[in-house]
Amino acid sequence: MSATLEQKTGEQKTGEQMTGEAGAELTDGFHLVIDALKLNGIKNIYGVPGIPVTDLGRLAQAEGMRVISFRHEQNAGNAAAIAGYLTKTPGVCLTVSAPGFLNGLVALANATTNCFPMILISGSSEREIVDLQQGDYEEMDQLAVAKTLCKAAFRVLHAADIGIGVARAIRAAVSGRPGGVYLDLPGKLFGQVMEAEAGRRSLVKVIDPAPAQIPAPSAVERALDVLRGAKKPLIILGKGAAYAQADDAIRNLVEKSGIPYIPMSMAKGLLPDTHPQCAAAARSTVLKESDVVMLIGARLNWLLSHGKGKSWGAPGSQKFIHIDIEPREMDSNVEIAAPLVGDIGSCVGALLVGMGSDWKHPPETWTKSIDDKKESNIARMASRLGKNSSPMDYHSALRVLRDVIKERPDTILVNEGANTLDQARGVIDIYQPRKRLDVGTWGVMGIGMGFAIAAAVETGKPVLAIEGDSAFGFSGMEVETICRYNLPICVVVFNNDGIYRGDGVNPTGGADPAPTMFVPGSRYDKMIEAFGGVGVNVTTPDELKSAVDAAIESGKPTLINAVIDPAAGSESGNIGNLNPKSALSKKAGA
Ligand code: ADP
Ligand code: TZD
Ligand code: MG
Repeated sequence: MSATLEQKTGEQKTGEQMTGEAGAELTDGFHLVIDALKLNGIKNIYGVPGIPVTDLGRLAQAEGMRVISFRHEQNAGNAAAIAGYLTKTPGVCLTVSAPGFLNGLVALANATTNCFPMILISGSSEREIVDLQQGDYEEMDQLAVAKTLCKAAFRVLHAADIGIGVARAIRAAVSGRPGGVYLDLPGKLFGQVMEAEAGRRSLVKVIDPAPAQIPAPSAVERALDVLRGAKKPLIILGKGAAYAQADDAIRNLVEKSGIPYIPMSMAKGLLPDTHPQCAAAARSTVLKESDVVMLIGARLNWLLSHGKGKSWGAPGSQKFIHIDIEPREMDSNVEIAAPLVGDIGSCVGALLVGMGSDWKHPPETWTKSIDDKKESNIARMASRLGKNSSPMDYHSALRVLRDVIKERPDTILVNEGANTLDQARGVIDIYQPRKRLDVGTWGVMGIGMGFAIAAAVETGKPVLAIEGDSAFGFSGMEVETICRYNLPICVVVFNNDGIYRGDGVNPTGGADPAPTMFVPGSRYDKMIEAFGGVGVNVTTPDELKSAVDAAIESGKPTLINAVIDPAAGSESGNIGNLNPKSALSKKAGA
């Protein structure tokens, strides 16, 4: 720390005001953090102010960054995570020590699980006191706690190391498999002063933060060999493919190969869901009957039944080609016949070159059987969508929201809940890449308002958040944030009076409601009115459509309470099979 000067405690001046004893211009920890972020193209900070980071947010705003202050750190963290996903630049969440840090940590862990690049920057207490466990204000050994829950964790003790610390955090977040990074900044660091020129020199601009990872030619050839031998090939696109922003290459690969594909939830729209090769409406058929499956940025985790079992073909009947940047993902659940390790843009590009100009499309018997299955499933869905049930069920409400997205395909859809999630995913077609953001790998509730806010801030596009009433409750207070920043977000709460259903009963006949129930007939629309937003209560598809159209047209913060039949949902939505049930009591659960 050659050029640092200890600042007198309590005095925090701005960079312009500060001069050293010999008149040299000075800077401090606050300014160095801001300068380091700005130097690396980070424009927005999502957080909650307080000791010791209040001035960091204030000064960041003064220095031209956009600082979005939330009501709870978890929502700020979710915002940062999805900002990272949408932009391939780490989203930054700023929190106070111990409790604020812990609130943000849920989002950091979720980001890591989902491979979203984000940096959680937390102020922390002084090392001398924390390490002797002497009971500092909001004392916690945050670095130790964070380490197990994110991709990398760093602490900076000297102002002269801020540039390196921020650079390491950025590179760790976006290179290889993206993920969450924790950056611990003790309170004392912010006040440390050093000469401004030395400070400027200490900053690091990260060159090529996520370097291309070129696949080995032999691995590309192996993958093409497996693909050439396929009679019933299938491509599965995951959110890694959407994140990679190799949209044209992926579209070319799908179309040149003629292979049917299914998109995982957040990969919907990478190609329009209405694309003739999209086999989403025949999902169970293609998983079971395909002989070669090429995974592009999708893991064989629970969402794909681990690549085996009754959703899949007989053991040994299917070969997998797996494109992923993380070598250890290979063989994680089943044998991978052709691992293709590298970044998706490079891998897909290499496959396209290797396919040459005379690549044969899959046999027509295969594509025709898929088309037939699609047709019958789509017809079945159409009849469900056509019903105008009163009160509304999921399908009648979703029909009009499907039309909204069709008419405004640049709208970003945020979606959480159980039935509200599963039904919306099936019904609403997405037409453009990265326009569907949802509960991801953990199926976590609470991402809604954080994702919606960052989607609006990062893209400037309209946002439609379709939320179960339970799901909404996890981040609902952020409607104030939406109003405060006047963001073009329309929240539709699917209000069925509860978790999964709104008709649970207390088997004892006692006064307490069943654990899955909420206050019946709640008016969530009133919540946003408290902050100057537009609240609308709707009970029919027509009312819902005009309320959403008005919201998107006006860009005004809007919350629509959509009354849904309490008996329309099913327990745990589409994943009831994962829900353990007591065999002993018929009364447990709905
Ligand atoms: P989904 O839930 O949509 O199936 P997952 O989150 O399970 O998707 O998988 C995403 C995968 O994408 C991860 O294994 C991750 O390593 C990979 N990935 C992310 N970015 C890239 C990239 N640029 N190139 C290659 N693989 C990537
Ligand atoms: N807590 C967290 C953080 N994540 C979770 N996934 C859950 C709890 C459990 N859970 C689900 O998996 S879905 C859900 C909960 C509480 C809410 C479902 O109710 P909803 O949707 O009102 O949001 P529907 O339309 O009533 O099914
Ligand atoms: Mg509900």
